[in-house]
Amino acid sequence: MAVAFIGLGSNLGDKQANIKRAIEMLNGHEEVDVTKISPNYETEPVGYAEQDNFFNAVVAVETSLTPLKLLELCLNIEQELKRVRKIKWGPRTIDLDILLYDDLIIKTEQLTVPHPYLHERWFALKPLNDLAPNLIHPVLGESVSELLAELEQQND
Ligand code: GSY
Repeated sequence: MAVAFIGLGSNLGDKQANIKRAIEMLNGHEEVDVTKISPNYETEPVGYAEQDNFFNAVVAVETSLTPLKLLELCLNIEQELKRVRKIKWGPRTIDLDILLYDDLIIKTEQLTVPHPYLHERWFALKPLNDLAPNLIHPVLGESVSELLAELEQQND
């Protein structure tokens, strides 16, 4: 079994309900067990600023799905929850991003793991830190808590 961390974000409709439903859908897959769920954080939009605040969370999953099959599942859940994506980096019903998958480093056209912006995004690092502060980022060689502390210092 692999352990993966998935970031969830919503800023359209009933945001917290969207996150809850997406987690239920992940857990509903026979090859995925959601083992940890972070609190939801209300966060200001990064990127396109003229949009509503997000709610963000991270879950840990144990899975026998390959990274690409897990990505497919995430995309299917986004589709099913009717993600509207008219503006790049704009509002979305739900977004699911694979942040980490074991200590694998993957760079393909479809998928980059660790998520390329993980270390720059408080909305992903903060809830990930609640679940796995000592986890080492396989590319940067620093723990999640160190990356979060550095990011918070930069933003002071
Ligand atoms: O990459 C996830 C989508 N997204 C978010 C998000 O989830 N939260 C916040 N705060 N800003 C965001 N900008 C984008 S794009």
